[in-house]
Amino acid sequence: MSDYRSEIKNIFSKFNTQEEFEYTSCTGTNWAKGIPASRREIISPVDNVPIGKIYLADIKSYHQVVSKAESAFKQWQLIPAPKRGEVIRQIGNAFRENKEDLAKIISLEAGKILQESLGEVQEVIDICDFAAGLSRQLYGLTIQSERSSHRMMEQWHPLGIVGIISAFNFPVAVWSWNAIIGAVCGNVSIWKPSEKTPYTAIFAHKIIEKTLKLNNVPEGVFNLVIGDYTIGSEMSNDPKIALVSATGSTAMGKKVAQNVAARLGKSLLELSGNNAIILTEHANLDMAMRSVVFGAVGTCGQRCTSTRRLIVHEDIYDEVKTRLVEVYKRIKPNNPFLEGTILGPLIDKEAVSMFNTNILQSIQEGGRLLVGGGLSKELPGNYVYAAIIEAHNSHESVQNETFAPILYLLRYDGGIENAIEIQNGVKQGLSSSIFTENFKQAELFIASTGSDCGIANVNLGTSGAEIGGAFGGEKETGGGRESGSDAWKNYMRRQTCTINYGNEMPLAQGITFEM
Ligand code: UN1
Repeated sequence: MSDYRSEIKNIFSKFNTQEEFEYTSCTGTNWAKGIPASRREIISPVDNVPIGKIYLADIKSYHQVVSKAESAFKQWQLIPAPKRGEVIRQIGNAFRENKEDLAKIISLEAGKILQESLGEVQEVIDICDFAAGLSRQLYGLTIQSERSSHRMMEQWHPLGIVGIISAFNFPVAVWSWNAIIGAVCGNVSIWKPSEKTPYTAIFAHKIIEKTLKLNNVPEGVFNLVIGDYTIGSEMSNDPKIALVSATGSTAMGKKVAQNVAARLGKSLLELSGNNAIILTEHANLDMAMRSVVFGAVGTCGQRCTSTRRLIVHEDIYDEVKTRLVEVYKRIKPNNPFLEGTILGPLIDKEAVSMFNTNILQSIQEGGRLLVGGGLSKELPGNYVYAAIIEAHNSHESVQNETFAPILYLLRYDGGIENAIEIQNGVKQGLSSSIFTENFKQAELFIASTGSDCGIANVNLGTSGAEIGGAFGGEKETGGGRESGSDAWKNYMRRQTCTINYGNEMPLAQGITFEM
């Protein structure tokens, strides 16, 4: 067994951080203490042993952070974007230097296998590189005016404070999508991490501290508030938060959206997925198997992009089923720090009970459990056996997202349109994919009548998107787009400017208005 607990101890002392962490918020480099009454124990899903105790912020300390953020915004927006980009470039390097340490904290706290935790920190580094380049590319359009001696253009200004509510499953990457891109745009951010993964957030802040000091970044550009749902709810109701970016369940997202809409604020939502891979009769099955298993088993099925449904053509159904069951029989859940582990633990006991309930419900609805299910008796954490269930798309258990390694095997017959109908026949619309060597099937899948998801892949799985594309989905996934492409526009307000450099006062639409 790897000596992960002593490695983690070394990381805590390297960053001069106590396991009992008394601070509830951080404005840049200044940490504010909480009160012991708010203490909460954080248990590692790896071994069900506490990591330490954290203190939760109250509403008053949240508002103190907001006022620091407000004054920081006044200064930060005046710094030229490429100079802000330079700070972000250095922040990226700080994450590069501390990649292994932060990854180990993620694995201990979120239970991800070390390879995936390293991948998550890499995602932060990539976002920093992307954002540094972006800082010189926050382009607006110039538009031809219908009036002579007039110039029209669009420019983009920062919004102000971006509130970030992030989930346990990507405890730092999703923060970086919002905070880092938001920062090059000239915004400041307040991060409320998941209560299940506060240490990842604490260490992320510790990692950037030196760079913030070195560059005299105003206190309050990057802020952290460790708190429960009351902080998230205060944020969504707070008119001082220009944009609330929330990642989590559809139920949570609906509350946030309604609160933010009631004050006509902006929200950016990345909510539940119910992602499917279609295997047509023309699929390369060797390629598909790897993607299906990574998509369904990776992060213990707890990615928004995890593969929940496999829609298989009847001609290859039996072969796919046999091959997958064989592979699943060999997958044993194990400690995420051990090399070779591909299935780590679920985040907590509640997740285990949801995993069990979902399987039971599926069986009651007519589903057939082919392999897996149940809790490992050999290991002390929340280790379950990844399951495959033969089911029908109309089953409630299939329709509702469960964050767990359960793969529903669904059969289709006839043409590709039948598979697409099943694929689209859920409330969520995040990620989707098809495996086919037939270009017509591939094109139909990504045509406007094809997949209705925000992400549609051909011959690769549903999870593991690159940062360069816009990330997000439709329907109950919430409609938001984060990360790459032009998602930066969500963090800025558009201003249309018309400048008259002539001596006449012509009106648009040819209106005469003589006085
Ligand atoms: C999430 O699960 O909220 O595409 C984000 C992926 C990752 C991000 C997932 N790059 O699977």
